This record gives sequence, C-alpha cells and structure tokens, in this order.
Amino acid sequence: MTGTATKTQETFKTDRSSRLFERARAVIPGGVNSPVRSCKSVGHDPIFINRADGAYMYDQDGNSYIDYVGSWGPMILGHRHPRVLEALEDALALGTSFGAPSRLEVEMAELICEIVPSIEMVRMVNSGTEACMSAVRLARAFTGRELIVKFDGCYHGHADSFLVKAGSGLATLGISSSPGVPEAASKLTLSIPYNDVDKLREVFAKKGSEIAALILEPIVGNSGLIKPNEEFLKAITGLCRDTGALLIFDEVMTGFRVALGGAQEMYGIKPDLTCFGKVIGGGLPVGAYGGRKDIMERIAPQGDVYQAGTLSGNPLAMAAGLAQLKFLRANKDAIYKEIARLTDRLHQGLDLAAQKAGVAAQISSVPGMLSFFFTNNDVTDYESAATSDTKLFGKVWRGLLQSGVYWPPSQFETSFLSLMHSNREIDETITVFDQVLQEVK
Ligand code: HOZ
Repeated sequence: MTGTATKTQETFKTDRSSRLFERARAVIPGGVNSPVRSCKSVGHDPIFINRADGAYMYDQDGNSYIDYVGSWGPMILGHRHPRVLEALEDALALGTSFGAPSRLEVEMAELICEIVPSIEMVRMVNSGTEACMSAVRLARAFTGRELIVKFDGCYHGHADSFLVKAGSGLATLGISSSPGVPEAASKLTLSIPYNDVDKLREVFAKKGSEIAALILEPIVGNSGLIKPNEEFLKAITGLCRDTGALLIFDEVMTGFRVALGGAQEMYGIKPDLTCFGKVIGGGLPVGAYGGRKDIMERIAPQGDVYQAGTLSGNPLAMAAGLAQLKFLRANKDAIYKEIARLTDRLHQGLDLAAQKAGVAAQISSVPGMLSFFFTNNDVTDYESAATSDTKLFGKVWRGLLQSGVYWPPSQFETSFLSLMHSNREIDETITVFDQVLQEVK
C-alpha cells in the first residue's frame, strides 16, 4: 500500500482542483465544509482529494501526497486498511442504518470499556463536537453547577460553550469566538492559559464551588501540538478532586493514538468523563462520551439528562471502528512502538533540517502527532504558539505541498502519522522540508 509523492514542483498542477473550488464557492460557504481545509491561512486554494491509500492521498489533478492529516486523526492504520474495508463490506451487506439497537454497538461499548479503564459506561454520538457538548451538559446536571473551565487554544468542537478563545479553525482564522454565541453562554465558560498552574489555582480558589467541569485536551492538538507539564497535570486532578468539579478529557485526537488507552494511559490519570471522536469510527463519522458509571447513569432513558441521535451507533461506523480498535489491541506493542519510532525519526530529521538552514524552530511531538513552530520561544500554550512566524509556515506549507507532502494547512493544527508511514515516507518528508527551508528562509 505504498505510493509515491510528487517529486518535483514543476509537475504540480491544480487546474481541476481550481475548477472544483470555483463551483464549490457558488454553493458551499467558502467552498469548503470545514474552515481549516480551505487552506486560506497558508495562502493557497484547497486541494480536492480524489482517493487515498496507505500513507498517501491523490488529488483530482493526479498529484500524490504523503498524508500527514490522516483525516485529522482516525487513520492510525493508514487509509483503506484491509481489515477496516472487509468489516465495512460485511456491514454494508446487512444494511446501512437501522435507527434501532444492533450488536455492533454493544461490542464497541464493551471494547472501549475494556481498553480505557476510566470508562465504565459509554454513549455513542456522531462527532467529537456532540461528545463534548453532551459531556458538559451531563457534568452540569450531575454537579448542579454551571461554570466550565477550559484552556485557551483548546478546541472541543463548535458548541456555544466552547467557542471562547478556541483553537483549531478559530485560531487559524484569528478569531477567538463567533457571532451567534449568546453572551450568556460564553459567560459560563472560563478560559485560561494551558500549563499555567498559578492561574488555574486562582480560578479554582475564586470559583471552585461553582465549577461543573474542567475540560481539556490532555495533549493539545488544536494550537499545533503542545504537551502538558507534570505540575499542570497534578494540579488539574488535585483541584477537581478537592472542589468536586468533574475532570473531562477530550481525547478526540489522542484517544487510541498516543497509546492504546490514549493520553490518560500515557499519563496515568483517570478522568471522570472522556470524549472521543472520529478515531473510534476508523474514518467514518462517529463520537462517544463515557466515564464513571454513577455519572453516566444520569443519561436518558436511565436518567434524566437528555441526549439522543438517529445515527448514533450507526452500523457502518461501528464496524469500521471496531475493526480498527481490535487490530490496534491485538498488535498493541508492535504498533505503538513503530508509530513512536517513526514520529521520533521525523522529529529528529526536521529539527536537524531547521538547524542546518539556520531557522529558529521548535518541533513538538508525541507518538503519532507532531508540529513545527518557527519561533525561538518554548511552545507551552496558545500564546507562545502564536509567536510562530505564520508567514514562514505558509511558505513552507506551500513548498511541501508542491513537492508531494500534504501537511495540515494551519499553524494551529497538529500533523498525524500512521502505521503505513515507513522510513521511506519519513525520509522523503525530511528531504523535502530541508529543500523547502533552504529555498524560503
Ligand atoms: N478543526 C478540525 C481539526 N481540528 C479540522 C476539520 C476539517 O477541516 O476537516
């Protein structure tokens, strides 16, 4: 399942993508169905993808790319993994949607509870946005409190309560919130800098008894990749325990990726609730939230907290997700070791290339996720991530694209590696990055 990246910038053509973009702009706002993929912040028009296979994507003009978006996380096994395709074919033969319970939903819930010990019960939804939105409603109902604490530059989907100093597309577009979010909703969300223990203590000292939940990306992917420090992780667990606020981990990006049990396994933390997204659908639209049984039992129809969805637990999404999760569990040691090795190789290579070019760069990575920032500052929160030279990032992004590397089209997103990336793709990426830096510095 290997391909080849476009070797030279001279062969790079975008005529068909350009024509599709023109048609799209007439009927889809901004010509895209999600803002970041418009490539606006990196000074390019979007590339329309035709197909993907293994570690590669192929566009409508026939250009091929080593893919570092991986559908924003779920393609841990690469595109079109045979196990996932087989499971989908089997499920397809039985029907595409029932709107009634089916066996695969039960198997999925059992598997998630087995792999992630903090999860005793889980509810399927259709996206990470839905998962986070529902988890917060549940936390508010359970605690009888209304305030939510989040961190600047973290992104938990586009529900009203989260569009306060949010990362991802909002950071990319340079906006911190959105018209249409009622002031009354944003007032209930307190957003503070990531990794800032003093600020965290201050907020909990003042408002601890009113805080329903603290929600965070245990490793930030939506400001570019930012790792939590140890003191910060200790503080969040301690403060939640002491005040009765629920700790919600948004593992939409990190779940089943940085380790089989996600970031919570990596850091040895048991959050009260966890949100998952696309990763449990193996590339199909899905999400889930789960956690402590005494909290989850409050959800209707067992309890009184309402949340519902016709396509929740959709058989195709469950089949693809189960196939991927079972494969990951069966080959756990080899897979996570290999993904960590590949990420490390890329990290070292990009670091060396930047040093060679004399360009100030910070490379940040955890197994399977990596970002580069063009700054002298250590990147520990959104503010320091925003000191990156985004113009240079745009130039480098365009150079990578034209040489066959599809990197996330925003400084404020992380890249994702898959098991289908090999030394060959990693080394080619490093070579291209090196050449591009020499040209644009
Ligand atoms: N905001 C998404 C990743 N954090 C990107 C969604 C997309 O454009 O597909």
